[in-house]
This record gives sequence, structure tokens and C-alpha cells, in this order.
Amino acid sequence: MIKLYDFLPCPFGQKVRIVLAEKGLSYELVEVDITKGENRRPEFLRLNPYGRVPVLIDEDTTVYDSTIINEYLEDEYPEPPVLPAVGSSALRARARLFEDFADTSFTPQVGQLMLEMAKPDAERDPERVQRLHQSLGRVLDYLNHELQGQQFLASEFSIADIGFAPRLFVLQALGIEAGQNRGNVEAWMNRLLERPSIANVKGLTAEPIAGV
Ligand SMILES: N[C@@H](CCC(=O)N[C@@H](CS)C(=O)NCC(=O)O)C(=O)O
Repeated sequence: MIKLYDFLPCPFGQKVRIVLAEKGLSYELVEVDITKGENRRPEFLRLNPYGRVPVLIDEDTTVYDSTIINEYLEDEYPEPPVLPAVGSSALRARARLFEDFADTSFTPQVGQLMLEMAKPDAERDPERVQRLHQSLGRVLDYLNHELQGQQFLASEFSIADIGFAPRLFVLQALGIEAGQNRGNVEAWMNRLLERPSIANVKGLTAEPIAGV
């Protein structure tokens, strides 16, 4: 049976759990509490030298990093797919580009805003909050543009949408109405929430994780 080492509030672990749910794969969840440093234990560092969750073990195969885990799951368990079909190279590239964009330019910025918003008012840096609102607003405007005439970011539902899902639905709690004046984003979010894999993913929270 597949084993997933994860910390439920981790957005990268959530990406993997959404794919596992989409593919109907059962797995044993091994919780690694990174707030208690469990990810720094030698036995965990032997699984992932970076000491980060998620890590997936399937029989003799150990894979870490959410993007690489999801590629592994797609290769090993291709049905139902979470990438456009082999041969649709341009769409596959588009899906991967969006996943990478979510991981580098959206998820961490939402994490920074979570940290800022969790501070008492007197300690919060309003300029930083404003900068983060502006940069996230630009990302959402871009997504709104890219979703024009499309149900999902890479035509069919894929890792592109999954990359954004973990942090998309906590924005409201941070004071950002993602779908306001962005009709394509609003419709996309509603479409995403229709999927049990996303609606039921555990750990969606606007509480910050130290260091993420
Ligand atoms: N690129 C990695 C990032 C994973 C990551 O940053 N995980 C965080 C929790 S959300 C972690 O384990 N942090 C602990 C640490 O870096 O010490 C992925 O996509 O899996």
C-alpha cells in the first residue's frame, strides 16, 4: 500500500492528496508534525534529505517533492489522468508551467500573507500586506485572463488547477475576494469545488505554518 508522509496543513501535501483522491488510490497517511521538528529526525531525513513533506513510498519506490510525486503517480497510475494526453505536448507544457507558477509565485506568497495576518495588529507591517495583496492580485488577474473561454487552466482539469487549489480557497479568510471582478476565476473556483478531491481535502486553513 502507498504510504504518504505529510503534514495536513501543508499545501504541497494537499496537492498530492488531491491527486491520490482523483485517482481513487488508497494510502496510509503518516503524519509528520513539522512544527515539532519531526521532519528533522534522522529516519525522516533518510527518506528526504531536504527534510520536507510530502514524501510518498510505493512498494520499493520513495519519491519526494509534490510535483515529482504527482508526475510519478501519473506515470504509474495513469487513469484517470491529471495531465493532458501524451502527444498534446503544448498542453502538457502549459499544465506544468502553471503548476510551477503556483508553487513559486502563488503558494509561498499566500503563506507570507498568512504569517503577516496572524500577527497582532500592532506588529503587522501594513506595507508588506499591501505589497502581497498587489502581487496576488496580479496573479489572479493573470489567471482570469488565461481562463478566458476555458473550463480549466490547461483545458481539462489537471495538475495546473491542482497546484493552485490549496491556497486559492484560503484567500477569502485573508481579506482577498479572488473572484470579485474576475468572472473567469469565480467560475473556475466553483468548478473546482464541485470536485470531492478538492472540496474534501484536509488541512485547508488560513493559519500560517512557520517557515512555509
Ligand atoms: N518543493 C517542495 C516543498 C515542500 C515544503 O516546502 N514542505 C514544507 C511544509 S509545507 C516543509 O516540509 N517544511 C519543513 C522544512 O522546510 O523544514 C514540494 O513541492 O513538495
